[in-house]
Amino acid sequence: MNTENTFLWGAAASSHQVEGNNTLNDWWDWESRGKVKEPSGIACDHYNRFGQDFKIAHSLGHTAHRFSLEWSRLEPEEGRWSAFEWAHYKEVVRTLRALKIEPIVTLNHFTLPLWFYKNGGWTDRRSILYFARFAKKAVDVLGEDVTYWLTLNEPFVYAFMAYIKGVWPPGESSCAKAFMVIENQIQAHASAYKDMHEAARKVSLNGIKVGAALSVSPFFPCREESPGDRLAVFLRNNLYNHMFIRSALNGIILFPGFHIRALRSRRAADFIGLNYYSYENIRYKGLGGYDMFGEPCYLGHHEKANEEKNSLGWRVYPEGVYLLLKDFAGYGLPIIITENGICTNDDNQRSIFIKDHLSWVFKARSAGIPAAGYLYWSLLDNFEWADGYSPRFGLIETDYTTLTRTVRPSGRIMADYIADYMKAALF
Ligand code: IFM
Repeated sequence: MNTENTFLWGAAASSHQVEGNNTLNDWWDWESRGKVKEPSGIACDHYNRFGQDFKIAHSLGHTAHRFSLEWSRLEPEEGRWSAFEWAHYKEVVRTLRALKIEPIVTLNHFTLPLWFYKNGGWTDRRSILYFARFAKKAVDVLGEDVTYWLTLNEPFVYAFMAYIKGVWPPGESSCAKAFMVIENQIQAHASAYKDMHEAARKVSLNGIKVGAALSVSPFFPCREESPGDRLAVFLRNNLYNHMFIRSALNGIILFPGFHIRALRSRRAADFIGLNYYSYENIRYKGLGGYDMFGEPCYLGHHEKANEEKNSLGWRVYPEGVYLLLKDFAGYGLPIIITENGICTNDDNQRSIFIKDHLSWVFKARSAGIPAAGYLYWSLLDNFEWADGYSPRFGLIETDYTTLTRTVRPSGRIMADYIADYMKAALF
């Protein structure tokens, strides 16, 4: 096989969305206070059934699987590691390896240990040290079996949902706090990057690759001819899509308003993870504070009549993945699509979604853009945060009463694309 062309194929998931019974994190607490449609409960019981789930992924030809460590299991109290839970994730990683599936490990996918949350979560400066310590420990324990690491999942989505929209814990509505969270997360990423690579020198022969999974969207002006809309699009693209990676690579955070912060390391990414779902039309809102990033409008320049949507109303726009890959290629790093998927009750719509997005990913590859993998979100139907269990994203259907797994036709269709790719890569 031509390894230069090796492309990672698989699916992604996160601990709280599939494992079940994550009783020591902020989400469990939030759920028990009645803040969601339905609580996560036992979820897909993936904590106990991961072996069965990975065998299915293997049967579908997956060569990579992205999952997250549940920090609240591993460090249930500040500074106390659970040897039992570290052994659990060691087994998870080794099970993947035995099936020749590359583990891609996210250190933090939204959920926080309760002690961390009670100490102020990501608004507190200590979060940087806590996170870097956790990241180093993860490499000490799992580094010999894990090459690909993602420090954080979707930092801007987290800050927005938890600190601006207030629909995720801690349910606040403060722009100032949201910016503190972003700053601390970028600092934590840069610190973790440095400490993880140092730790890896002791445990891993070939080194590790560290990145972050960024939620990205193409933005378009609501009115093509409006300079204000175009300015808002420019500023929003800079903030949401590029600020994290640009800061990590430059070693400084340059906040809007010229507020500058130095980081503990620079060049702090070995690859870029992009999570892509949809696009947004943006309209000018003013120049003061957060207004400068504009606001979404729904009848924009880009909107087509009867646009296709997923079951949560997000617009389907396959070409967007190509535009984003092109935009991020400028950083000169390999790019993995760490999430792309659709929630729908029409599996045929999912099959078409996958085919269309993959064709744009491969168009980008043919144009020389270093797209290095595609991970569908998600392997299984799972707990979709504030929206509960009704959105169905899985290649595999989960029956939440019996916990039976059933592969959907779209899962098999994606398996066919993988098999075709593998055959072609052999020659
Ligand atoms: O389920 C989420 C995931 O946790 C983060 N990215 C988007 C997915 C779909 O909303």
